[in-house]
Amino acid sequence: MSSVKHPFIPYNVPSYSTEETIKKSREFYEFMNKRRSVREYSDKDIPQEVIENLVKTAGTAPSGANKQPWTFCIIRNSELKHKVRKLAEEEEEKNYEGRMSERWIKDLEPLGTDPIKEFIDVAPWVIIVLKRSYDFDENGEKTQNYYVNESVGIAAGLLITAIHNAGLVTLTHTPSPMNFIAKALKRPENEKPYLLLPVGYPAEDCTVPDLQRKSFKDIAIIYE
Ligand code: IYR
Repeated sequence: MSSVKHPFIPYNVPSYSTEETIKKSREFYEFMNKRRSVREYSDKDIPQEVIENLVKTAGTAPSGANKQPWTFCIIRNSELKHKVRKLAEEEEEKNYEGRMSERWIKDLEPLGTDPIKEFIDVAPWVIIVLKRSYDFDENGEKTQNYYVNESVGIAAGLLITAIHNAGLVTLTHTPSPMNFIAKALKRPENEKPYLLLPVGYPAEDCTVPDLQRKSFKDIAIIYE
């Protein structure tokens, strides 16, 4: 196995004054702090171009050895969305009815979640993020991917950020086990569903639980 080092090219990013950097970082935090997971959607349409841009943004994530070990299945088809909803609800019923511990169910109570996943039908688009545990080279030989969970998690974070930036809403839904999705989408063996994200506008009368985020001092330790 031989590989050649990439040519290196100059890299420039805009440079801001200290004041501008402080302002930009604060404003972006304030903007992101408005993001909420939304369970009630409007069926208002979103152009495909928007969804493509969101997914392209997710694809800019760093990844182990730049293997980009992700696939995004983008569903607009109502019948397919409905099929995914029904299968997700079947698994979720089993989770809420016994597969999740009593403690877990209690922890979810403040969020008001339940096995009914209407948002999969209502939101105009559903994005399924899949992780590619391995790939194949041009000779059909298995190739290794690295830090797959970390890489795909970062891509999902960028996707969620891009969705919020576009004035849209989403929710990280993790029907478990999720393999039924790979089957319904006819994905190959090396691709495993990671997250399901409805993308849409919030319903007009949408509400979200009044949650508090941990303070800076509760999430960070500074070593000066
Ligand atoms: N996967 C289930 C249950 C669930 C679990 C956690 I942890 C949440 O933060 C929210 C829901 C569901 O999607 O309903």
